[in-house]
Amino acid sequence: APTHRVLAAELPALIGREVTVQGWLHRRRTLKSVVFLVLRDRSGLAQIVLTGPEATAGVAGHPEETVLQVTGTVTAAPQAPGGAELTSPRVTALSGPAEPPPFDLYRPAVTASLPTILDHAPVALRHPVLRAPHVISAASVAGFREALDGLAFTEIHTPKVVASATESGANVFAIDWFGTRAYLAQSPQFFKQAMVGVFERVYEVGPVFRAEPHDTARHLAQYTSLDAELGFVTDHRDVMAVLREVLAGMTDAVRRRAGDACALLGAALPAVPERIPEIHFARAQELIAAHTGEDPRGEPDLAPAHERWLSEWALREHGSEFLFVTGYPMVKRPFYTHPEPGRPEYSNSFDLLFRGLELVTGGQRLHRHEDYLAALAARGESPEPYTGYLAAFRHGMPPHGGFALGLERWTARLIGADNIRRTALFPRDLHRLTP
Ligand code: AMO
Repeated sequence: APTHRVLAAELPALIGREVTVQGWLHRRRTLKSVVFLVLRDRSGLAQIVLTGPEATAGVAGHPEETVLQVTGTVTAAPQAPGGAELTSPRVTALSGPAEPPPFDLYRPAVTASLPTILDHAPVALRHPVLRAPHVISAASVAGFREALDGLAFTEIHTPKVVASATESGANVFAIDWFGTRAYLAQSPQFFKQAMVGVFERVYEVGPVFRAEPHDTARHLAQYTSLDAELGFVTDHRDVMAVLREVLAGMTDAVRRRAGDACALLGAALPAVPERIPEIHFARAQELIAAHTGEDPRGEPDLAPAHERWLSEWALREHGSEFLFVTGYPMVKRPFYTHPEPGRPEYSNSFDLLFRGLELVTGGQRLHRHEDYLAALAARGESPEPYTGYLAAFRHGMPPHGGFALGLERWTARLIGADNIRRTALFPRDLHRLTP
């Protein structure tokens, strides 16, 4: 008969029963005549007690990370995890490690350096503290989907190999595609806009690629982009309202689905205000000039230090860890950006700052074919590479807009990580292409 496996966390409810657990040997402690094995599975830890001849038999000597199956009797034990342990065990090794892990996975504090952790990700991420950010990411994505499904969005999947670049400021990886030059998608931007013409409201969770030449704590060469796009908007404010619901849904999902991971990391979840405060780019620069002794007016973008200052200002003035900065200058925004009516040097776009960092970019887009041709011409760009993209606009597109949220940045900010690489399973950057 197949083995009926129970999880470590279920043992306290099974006192007196004979059960089978399966997992990894997390830690072994040897006392005079007793050996304690601590087994780790996805639910937590289970203590196994070997006494008498069992304690000296071969099973007691397995190295850490051996995959074990243990059948034994669940016995109340106040000092064991959850108040229960397995006694009179029969231990079978399902597979043994070829070498010890790069550091002790059972120690509560991780002292290994980030490069060591990343070099050994398949085993290092088994450490509960190093696994926890990824549990939070997964919960966040579930919340993103739940929130947008609830608003009648359709999930889409779009190509990651494309014929032209979309995000003018960002760097693009060129690849060889059957002898033709192609690019790794920097964003699903074109496709999600085109699909507004089909579904009205769409979202996508997927990888995007940026040939980032900077080695910073907040940039990856591949990251997970949470994208949404919706039609029939009045302007970017309708997009910001959807984003507010998404942030509330993600925060709530993390609370419900990843509470233990948050507790383990001491992650404090933000309150998402009913109305997230917003400030126009021009006004933001005036504030910075008036209060910081630096004068950024005339600059087309915000410096990271100024984003941090504005975040602190929003917390002080509005009690909010989120701040919308709207109206970024058109010169710094991609060609699909909709200008601000009456002030065409500014745009109907926004960034969302969260705990000092840009977390989301979004805005209203151009929706008329002739406006795209004019925008490309004004930037000295040929419409030819965009023929496929522009086709959608030849057939009637509603006023629309959308946003993209960087998943790793979100998780890093939630847990207060010093480096975004702690929130990517296998980060890809300037120096890292393996494991
Ligand atoms: P943007 O280029 O600003 O906008 O990217 C959106 C969000 O993605 C995150 N992000 C990154 N995260 C990790 N590493 C990187 N190298 C990196 N670059 C960006 C940030 C950022 O706010 N098409 C538009 C979105 C839209 O208008 O819908 C876009 O891609 O959190």
